[in-house]
Amino acid sequence: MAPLAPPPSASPRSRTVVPAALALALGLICGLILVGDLEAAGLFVSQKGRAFQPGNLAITRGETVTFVNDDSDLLHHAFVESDSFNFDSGDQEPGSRTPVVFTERGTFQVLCGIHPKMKLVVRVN
Ligand SMILES: [Cu+2]
Repeated sequence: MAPLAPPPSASPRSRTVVPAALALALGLICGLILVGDLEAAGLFVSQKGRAFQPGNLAITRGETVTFVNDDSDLLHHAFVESDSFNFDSGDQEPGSRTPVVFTERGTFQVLCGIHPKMKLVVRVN
């Protein structure tokens, strides 16, 4: 029985297609990472692992902060109680997003009604 011939090596054309596809994929991934950074730096607050992340936020009055319950199996319940501004998210199901407009200037402590250790300070300028 004759030995099998080795497979023909990839043509020069297909060699250039693979890196191009790889570069495109990397570009997409970098874009997603950038968007992720913008969310983290901006107005999305994670509650994963029973912790607000970030734990401090400085925003401008009228801006919206979206509280994301990215815990897979826990309810959260973000709220602010103060003289000038209050909100209560109600129970936040896993996967839910709760937008809150901060309509007053000041420094507010956001707490979770279910997890007393969760704290977030929002400074509204
Ligand atoms: Cu919580």
